[in-house]
Amino acid sequence: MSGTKPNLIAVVCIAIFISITTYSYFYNGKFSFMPVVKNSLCRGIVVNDTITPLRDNRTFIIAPYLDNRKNRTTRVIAIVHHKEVKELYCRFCNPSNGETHISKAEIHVLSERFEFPYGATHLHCPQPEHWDPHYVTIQWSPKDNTDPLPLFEIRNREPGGSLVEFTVCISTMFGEYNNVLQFVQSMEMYKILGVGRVVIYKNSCSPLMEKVLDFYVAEGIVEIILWPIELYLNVSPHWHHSMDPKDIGYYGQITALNDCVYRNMYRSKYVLLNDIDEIILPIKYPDWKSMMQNLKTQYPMAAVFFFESHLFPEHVFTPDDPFNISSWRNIPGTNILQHVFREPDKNPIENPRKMIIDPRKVIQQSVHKALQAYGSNVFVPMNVGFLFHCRATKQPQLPRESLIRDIRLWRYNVSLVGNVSKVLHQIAL
Ligand SMILES: *[C@@H]1O[C@H](CO)[C@@H](O)[C@H](O)[C@H]1NC(C)=O
Ligand SMILES: *[C@@H]1O[C@H](CO)[C@@H](O)[C@H](O)[C@H]1NC(C)=O
Ligand SMILES: *[C@@H]1O[C@H](CO)[C@@H](O)[C@H](O)[C@H]1NC(C)=O
Ligand SMILES: *[C@@H]1O[C@H](CO)[C@@H](O)[C@H](O)[C@H]1NC(C)=O
Ligand SMILES: *[C@@H]1O[C@H](CO)[C@@H](O)[C@H](O)[C@H]1NC(C)=O
Ligand SMILES: CC(=O)N[C@H]1CO[C@H](CO)[C@@H](O)[C@@H]1O
Repeated sequence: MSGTKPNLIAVVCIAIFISITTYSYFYNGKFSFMPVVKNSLCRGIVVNDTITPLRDNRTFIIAPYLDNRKNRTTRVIAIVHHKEVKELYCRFCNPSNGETHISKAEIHVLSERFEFPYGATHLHCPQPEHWDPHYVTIQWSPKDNTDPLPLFEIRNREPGGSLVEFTVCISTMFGEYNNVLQFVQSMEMYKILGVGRVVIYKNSCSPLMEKVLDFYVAEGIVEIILWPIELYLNVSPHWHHSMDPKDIGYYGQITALNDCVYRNMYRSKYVLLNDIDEIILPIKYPDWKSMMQNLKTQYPMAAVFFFESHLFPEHVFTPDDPFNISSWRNIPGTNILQHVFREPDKNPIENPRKMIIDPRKVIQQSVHKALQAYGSNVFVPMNVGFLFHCRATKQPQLPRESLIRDIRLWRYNVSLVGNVSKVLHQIAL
């Protein structure tokens, strides 16, 4: 008996030692990873997380994408501290001979940072000329490094996944999101209008919402990208630093949008960049496909199609309420069919806009515009389409008489009510 104890203690000690060294070795143990031992010539750890901190804690890598639209570069979507990160290097290792190619990254912090210290960033890595890398490592010095650093797989090297007509990018679901009824209504509206895929950058949601997401993932419409940004940065739920002086605004929304554009560049003909409480409603046409076919014929060189946002305050109900549906009453969330009064245009401030883009023509994306694109902007008139936005108002003082009754959403009432009820029944809510 007494002889086995020291052995046991030794085994436990060795186990603890191994776990501590492994833990501290891999970046504070902050990310889980899939270690894939590459061939011995190019060592490294293939990282498979959405957000990977580098050891400086000032640089966070999302994903690299091959961009061969102008010069063949590896474009890395990242988040960096706009002042403290001064240089970064991209290291490519050729698996056939172990040769490394190290190039200095151009660091482009996007202009719309809204005074937060951290911002969405594109790193441009010139590629090696004579071979085609599959992975890239980002490091802080031009010196070669023999440590096995994280390897990021370069995406968009080959067209992959099924091509769909329309993808909606939802950046970012946060704050234990539980607006289940409005979520299901938006999803069913997107489906009626022609969506092929909805990509959701998920930070947090309620257990009930989790069930709903599982349903749509199983249906094949929703793709979830985990977005645990609060593990690395102090995030603000507001868009401007002056409203909440944290590290980065709106849960890193702009970074998620840029990732979504590149992720869907060759998987989707068009990408819609709007929030889950927003629906781009075609007015002149029954669906997105016929609307975009017409707009594309009119404006073949366009990269971005803007839709004016109109707010339908969720505290204002329709008096003649035909859509107070009994089976929906115990589902948490807003019933958009009950809110058909929109706020008047705010003059002289122009209405905010959201957009449908051709992802192959966009270079840098922000929330209300593309910051760089190979193509023009089109401002779609209200009678062709607009953005229905149902949420809490920012102007509660507006008198009821100033609101405009606008029931154009109701055109879809028959399919929407039927499809939403069917889904709620299938999820067994
Ligand atoms: C990384 O994640 C993707 C999607 O979740 C999966 O398809 C792929 O197999 C993963 N790769 C590794 C190396 O785990
Ligand atoms: C990075 O952050 C972790 C914890 O958040 C801390 O332990 C570590 O010292 C930091 N590293 C640097 C270089 O600041
Ligand atoms: C492409 O590369 C050339 C030569 O290196 C450079 O002059 C040019 O500015 C680059 N174009 C873009 C769009 O980066
Ligand atoms: C919907 O109908 C129920 C039952 O008639 C009523 O209690 C509830 O106030 C109605 N809700 C709205 C928003 O009108
Ligand atoms: C619901 O849609 C149908 C068919 O489009 C339409 O005839 C009906 O008027 C709509 N209901 C309301 C209340 O607008
Ligand atoms: C996805 C789905 O179920 N769509 C249905 C919505 O409702 C219309 C009209 O009832 C059906 O034709 C669709 O198939």
